[in-house]
Amino acid sequence: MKPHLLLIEPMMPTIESALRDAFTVHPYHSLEAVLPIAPRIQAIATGGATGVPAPLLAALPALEIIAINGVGTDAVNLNETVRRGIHVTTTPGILTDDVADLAFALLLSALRQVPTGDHFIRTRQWGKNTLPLAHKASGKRLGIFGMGHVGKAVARRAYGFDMPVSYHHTHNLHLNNAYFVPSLLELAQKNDILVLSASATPQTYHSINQNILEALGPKGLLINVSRGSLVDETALITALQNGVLGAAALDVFEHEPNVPEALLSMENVVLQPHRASATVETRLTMGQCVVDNLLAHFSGRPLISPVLPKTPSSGASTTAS
Ligand code: 8YV
Repeated sequence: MKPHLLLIEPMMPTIESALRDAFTVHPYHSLEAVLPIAPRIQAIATGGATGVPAPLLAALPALEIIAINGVGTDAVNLNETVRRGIHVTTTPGILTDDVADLAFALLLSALRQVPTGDHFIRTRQWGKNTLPLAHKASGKRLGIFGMGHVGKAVARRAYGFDMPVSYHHTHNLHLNNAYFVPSLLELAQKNDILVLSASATPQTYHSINQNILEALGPKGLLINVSRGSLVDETALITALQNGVLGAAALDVFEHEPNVPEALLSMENVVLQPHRASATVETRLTMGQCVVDNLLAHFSGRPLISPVLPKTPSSGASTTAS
């Protein structure tokens, strides 16, 4: 008898097929639709941002494991999973390069106004109108909030662009290639570009507020490849509208998939639909990691990449979109 698995977020066809080989897979549509089979569900596969809604978690008495197809654990109540002895796994390391790559794609898109140039040609304006000059990227000062795997990968890329790099993190990591700044405010003041790659935690919630945006300034660029909850989106919109902040390039939003109307019409904003890890290569490896963790659990082998209960000193480092 195959264990019953609830698939909350679709995965690649080959991965879903591998899941169906080993599990009776139930695609998730709504809590109501799950209730008749809820007592049989032993496993969940889900995305990082989607996680497991609290009422759903409470409705699954036989749940043994939640396999997250991502690195963010903020959408799963880890206190509750620890209390109930439910295992949680993620896909660490696999998406680091993709997320850092997208941070740089956003950086270059925003400063060099790549989407504007593309739109200019597609709307047949080339030869009829002129485009304003864009902004130089190389040599700009880059600040990173959250120096985990993704933050470090962003720093490595920044060196190819001759960018001096500084960072703010829960503590000083004594890195050779980036200097530690003890406060987020100071990090925003000192840099032209601020990349967000910190975890979504109660401590980082709305940490990018009006003060930070003002400190980054009218020529500053905010890049978010972490979670929308880090940014006070209302303050961000006001800052962009009033010229308090120069520009923003965002892969994540506070209430996905709802993106505030105001952002859609802003020229100084570049938007992506939370897809920093969405490449064929990476999603295939992530998906295989999800499958491997689930298979390991149900065959009594050690999990490949379990989320370990937090100790008081294990501060949040980095998540990735
Ligand atoms: C994915 C993410 O987009 O890793 C995370 O936490 O949010 C992303 O990489 C997501 O997990 C897939 O839904």
